[in-house]
Amino acid sequence: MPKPEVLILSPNRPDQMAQLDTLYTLHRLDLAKDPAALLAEVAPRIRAVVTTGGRGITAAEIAALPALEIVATSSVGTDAIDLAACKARGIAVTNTPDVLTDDVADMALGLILMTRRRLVDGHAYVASGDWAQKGPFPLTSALKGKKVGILGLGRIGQAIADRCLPFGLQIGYTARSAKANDFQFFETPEALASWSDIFVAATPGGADTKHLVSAKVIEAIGPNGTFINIARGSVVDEAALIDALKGGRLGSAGLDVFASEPKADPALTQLPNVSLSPHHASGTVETRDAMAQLVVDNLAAHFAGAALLTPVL
Ligand code: 8YV
Repeated sequence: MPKPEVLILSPNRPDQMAQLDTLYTLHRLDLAKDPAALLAEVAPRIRAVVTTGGRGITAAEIAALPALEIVATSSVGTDAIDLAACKARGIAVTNTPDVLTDDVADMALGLILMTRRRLVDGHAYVASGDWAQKGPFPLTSALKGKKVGILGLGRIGQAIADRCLPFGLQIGYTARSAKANDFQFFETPEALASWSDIFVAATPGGADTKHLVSAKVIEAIGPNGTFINIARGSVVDEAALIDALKGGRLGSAGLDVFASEPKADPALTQLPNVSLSPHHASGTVETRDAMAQLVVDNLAAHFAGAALLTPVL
């Protein structure tokens, strides 16, 4: 029985790639000098695709793979996967929830601390000699007692809330519906933003949440407020974000995701009141290994005719 043939759009972790290589015939579109030629040769035989959150797979690519049975992504986000095209063909889709929740929530708290306590500026202040030349670093603002508004209280949003409580932060949130908790629920992102000192985007990406953090929401966070994004760049109106940060109508921003990646807009990245991270919230060895193993295990389940571990479709 020939091994199932698998198309790699974006590589997995080394150990997991080695596992895939023993189980399947792999075709590395990510490394191909002539991707069109590779696809022309192998497309009719491809039964599975491995991808990541940023790479996804387009409707055109799906249409070019007539034997495709499953798309396994090493990400919790599926916004770069054309789910409608997969659903129309009965193609299974799996992702990697839960294993990355803690790291992503940690990154949100890291960005809150980095931005509100100006840790990047403080580092530069010492390293540049400014401390000796200019005296004490300017005072910042205490976290304790501040209000954190979380946009989207799913697994990651809830983990962020859990981490905020020991810092003495008050929690508010908005979501499709109120949940059974002691946090303050707000019907709209704008109402939440008006209440918040720190506004954290923790929603999935995609068409349903595009620019959910609008110019009005950004203005509602206000000149002493902070916007934190560990979701997707598409969730915020980035042009409005830049304008509000430049005009002092938003105090600061801590960002792990951007409208354009990896070449984030310099009009944003060069501002003095932003803290930046290269879409790295799940970027630890332990978590990326766990995500990669879920890809391997989901493919194994599929080809064994067993239930998928983390199905999206
Ligand atoms: C990954 C992510 O950085 O899980 C997601 O949706 O965006 C991140 O965990 C990305 O998908 C690369 O694997």
